[in-house]
Amino acid sequence: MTSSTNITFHSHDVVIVGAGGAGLMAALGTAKRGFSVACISKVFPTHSHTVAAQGGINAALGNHTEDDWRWHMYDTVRGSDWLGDQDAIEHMCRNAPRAIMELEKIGVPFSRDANGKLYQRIYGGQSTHFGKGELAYRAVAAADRTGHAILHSLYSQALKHRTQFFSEFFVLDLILDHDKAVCGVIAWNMAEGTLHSFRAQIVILATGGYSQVYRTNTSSSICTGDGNAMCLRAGLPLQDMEFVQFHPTGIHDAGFLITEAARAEGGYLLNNIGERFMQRYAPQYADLASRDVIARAMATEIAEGRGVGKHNDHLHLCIHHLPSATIHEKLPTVYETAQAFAGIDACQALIPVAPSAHYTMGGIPANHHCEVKTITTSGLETVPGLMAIGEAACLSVHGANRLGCNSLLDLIVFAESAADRIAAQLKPQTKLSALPASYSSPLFEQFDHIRTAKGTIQAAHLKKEMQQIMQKYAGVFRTEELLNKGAVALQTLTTALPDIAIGDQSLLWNNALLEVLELRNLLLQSQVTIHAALMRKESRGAHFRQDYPKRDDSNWLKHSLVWKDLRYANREVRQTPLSSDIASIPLEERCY
Ligand code: FUM
Repeated sequence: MTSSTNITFHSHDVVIVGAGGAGLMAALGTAKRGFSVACISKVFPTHSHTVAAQGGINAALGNHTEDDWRWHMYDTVRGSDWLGDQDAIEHMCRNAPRAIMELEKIGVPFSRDANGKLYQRIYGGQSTHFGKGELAYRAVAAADRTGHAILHSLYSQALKHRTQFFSEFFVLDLILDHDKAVCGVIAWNMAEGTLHSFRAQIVILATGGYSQVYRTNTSSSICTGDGNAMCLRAGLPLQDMEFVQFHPTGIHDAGFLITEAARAEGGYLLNNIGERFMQRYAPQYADLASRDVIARAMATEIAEGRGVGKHNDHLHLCIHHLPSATIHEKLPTVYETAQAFAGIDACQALIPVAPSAHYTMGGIPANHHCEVKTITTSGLETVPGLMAIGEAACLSVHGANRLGCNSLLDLIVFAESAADRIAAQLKPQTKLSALPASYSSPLFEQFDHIRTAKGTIQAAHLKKEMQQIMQKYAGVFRTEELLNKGAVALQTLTTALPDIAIGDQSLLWNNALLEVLELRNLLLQSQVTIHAALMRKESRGAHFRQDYPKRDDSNWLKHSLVWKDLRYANREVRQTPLSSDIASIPLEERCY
């Protein structure tokens, strides 16, 4: 059978790939404005990875202490180590309070304080008065299940507004016309074993991050950055891929997240002599410094022999001094996760933790309207028909390091921006002409080629090797030598990919095939990540080069772009805010 037979054709104004918080918010925003919306997801929407977001969503509401969106903007720029684009950051921070009100209105059950106001907790790297005041209480939360609460409310609203869901469909690639405009996607319906072509006025990629390239990560197995890889295959670059966030408190060995909220509520890290070592590394913020700073401090403690456990390879998080009512009311997931994956009672015992890959700051380059950008011989250009939002996108609001609780905010605010832009530029319910088969048949043929592979290597084996390579050579600390070794090892794996074994060649719930398709996507992104890390000869945010330990603004205050063939370019960081309500945040030394 060739896959180009028996294809079902669909046509919608808006096709959204991904049904996490970003995808659902964009679906709701465009469906409410009268567009016909298809939301395609490889999992049932409420199983998307947003469900795992725990600690909260930032907004300068000032419910607990005085706050101002400008202070939030300052913290975000500082957190990004000045690599964030200040126009996009202004847009996110000033619209945060409105986003929270929207979520409240659609029924997100946020926690409340004793006065009935929305509860807000402190979070890493967030301050008042442009870094000069106290820590800011800025993260609105639903206990420690904030993403879960948001995702479920958004799904019900998107359904109410007649979004058409295509769940358990794996999107394979973008369809491009002869002028390189995006005009749809092709997808495999895993549950029914059928193939599909979706035509659209606009495609929005909301496909999340790719932390699965690392062995120890806090991400679910679905976080394979499928949209990023589709862009690479479509000849588009990815931006700032060297910046990968290691969350300080993944459960040792297992990776599962112990939310930063545990430290926000009073928890702290300890080494093997019972020292609260973060006070040495970040005298002002200690356990609430930004994540890159804490992850490096932890890696240093371990490297210098002050780790805990039989192999001195992790550290302890202490929360057992907190009242057990605080743990059960504000940190129920922490308690359950520690019990399930570390086998301990966190009200009595220390939690074993280590830095775990958690979030990928890099992704699909886009502006604050979420329009995807590329560089051609004529300069920076918009890719017609394509938008990117959420963790898949690099707008860039997080620059070289994201602050905790800015991720849920990013996806809500920018999904709404994408919907606004679409409403301003496109007409709802537009009849689209059918696409020539020649646009998509090479893509289906490629899929068939993979499906019918008769090699010898198991995908699970290759994936494990890739994860080990990334962990060892592109982790918290990097050097030219390590990265070069990683690049060579990844090249060997990539060369082995055509020799993959897929025992089952059917289209019906073929997990072996899914595993290979995801691995193909992960391998592309790990190569691009290592290449971008090799090229950036400085240390900034989450990218720390031991051979270039200083930030170098004269040479490296710029975004990186890498293509599938490892072509490399840079683009400027936008340091000018959108409005005159705040001045550009000038460069300074970043300390906590
Ligand atoms: O630790 C956490 O709750 C994670 C939050 C985030 O990544 O934004």
